[in-house]
Parts: sequence; structure tokens; C-alpha cells
Amino acid sequence: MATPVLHYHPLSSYCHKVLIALDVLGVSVEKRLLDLMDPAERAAFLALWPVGKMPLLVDEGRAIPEASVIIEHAQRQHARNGQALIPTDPDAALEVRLWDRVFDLYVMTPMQAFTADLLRPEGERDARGVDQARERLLSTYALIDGHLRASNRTWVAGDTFSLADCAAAPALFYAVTYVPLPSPHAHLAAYFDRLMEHPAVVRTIDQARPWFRFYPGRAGLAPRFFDPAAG
Ligand SMILES: N[C@@H](CCC(=O)N[C@@H](CS)C(=O)NCC(=O)O)C(=O)O
Repeated sequence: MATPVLHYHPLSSYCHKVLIALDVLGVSVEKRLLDLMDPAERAAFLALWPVGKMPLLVDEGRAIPEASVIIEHAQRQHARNGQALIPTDPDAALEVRLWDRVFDLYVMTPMQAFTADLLRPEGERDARGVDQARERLLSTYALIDGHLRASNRTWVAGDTFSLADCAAAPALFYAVTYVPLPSPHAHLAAYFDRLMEHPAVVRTIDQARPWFRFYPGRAGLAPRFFDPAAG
């Protein structure tokens, strides 16, 4: 069996989601750094996946897009270490998928709106879009904090680290660089700290560290992420 190839970029939040998952599942891939600014690389990538979004896993010649789908595929086809990020119990799996959707749609998406705005030329900035993204992030922070308070869980969808936490870690990591967690959200803040201390998350952030100087929202990134010795 050939080693699957992951097309990725070390800074990409959705690639972080998959890297965290592969680490937990003990699945090895060949990582291929993708530069979508390079026209030839972009064209070759679009031929594999016309949507043009990374990550993309190519396994035995089959292109598998979408971070959550890649993770489910990796768990089913490659995980041999007894770990699972999507539980077999259908109700527990639904809970995991729900929070995976919440983080992708209501944290990742508004977070990406901030990054996209910073990449626009000055005269083309979208102040209204950024305000809406801020409102969405704040309302989702409140939702997650309330959920964590009411459920008293270690991880967002249960007592086991899951697909939803793989989504949560990069989503929150980047979101707080634009909209910090409001101080009353103690449960969300504690969850954020647990995520940042998870070994698979630590290793994923480590691989991204040399690239942080290129991250458009780097002004909001805590010093400890540039230099772990900074505490
Ligand atoms: N729904 C996709 C979203 C992936 C996504 O937004 N990827 C970003 C990087 S984090 C991307 O490829 N951006 C490049 C572009 O839009 O040109 C997933 O879950 O994998």
C-alpha cells in the first residue's frame, strides 16, 4: 500500500485540523507543501480538486477533499493504534459531527473572513463583513462557553478527544488573534488552554512556527506561540 499524500500548507487552519487528527490516529502521510500562489501548482491542484481548497489527501490514486472527510477516511482505512476520533455509537457520533460543524461554519468561516480582509488592498476592505464576522465569533464563543459549562466536559463532544476538538483547536487558535475570548467565558478559556496543551496540537503548532511571520493576523498571536520559552 502506497503512503497517502497530503497536499497542505503549514499555516492553513484546515490543514492543522487534519494534521492533529493524523497525529492522534498514528497515520503517516507524505506531506506535500502546496503553494497556491504559484500558477503551475495551482493549475495542477485544481485538476485534482476543482474547488481548489486544501487539505487534499490522495490515497491510492483517489483524491479525498474536505478536512472532516479526510479524517473519517484516515480513521477507517489507516488507523491501527486503537484511537478513534469519530465514535462508533451513532448518537455520540452525531454529537461529534454537530460540534465539528459548529467550529467549521461558525468559528473557522468568520475567522477566515478576517484573514481575507487583511489580504485585500486597502481600498477594497470590507468593514461590514468584518463586523459581521466579529459578531458571529462572539455569539459562537458564548454558545461554546455555555455548552461547556452545562455539560462539564473535558472535550467539546464528550470525555474523549474527537474530530470536533481537531476542528476546535485551529479554529480557536486563529480566531482569538482577531477576536480575543471575552473574560467572562471561563469555560471556553479553560478549554482553549486544554486544546493548546494537547500533544498533537503542540506538534502541529510547532511545525507551523517558522511560518507565523507570514500569517496576516500575526499582530494578535500571543508571544508564547512565536516562542514557547516566552511562556
Ligand atoms: N471546507 C474545506 C475548507 C478548506 C479551506 O478553507 N482551506 C483554505 C486554507 S485553510 C484554502 O485552501 N484556501 C485557499 C484558497 O481559498 O484559495 C475543508 O473543510 O477542508
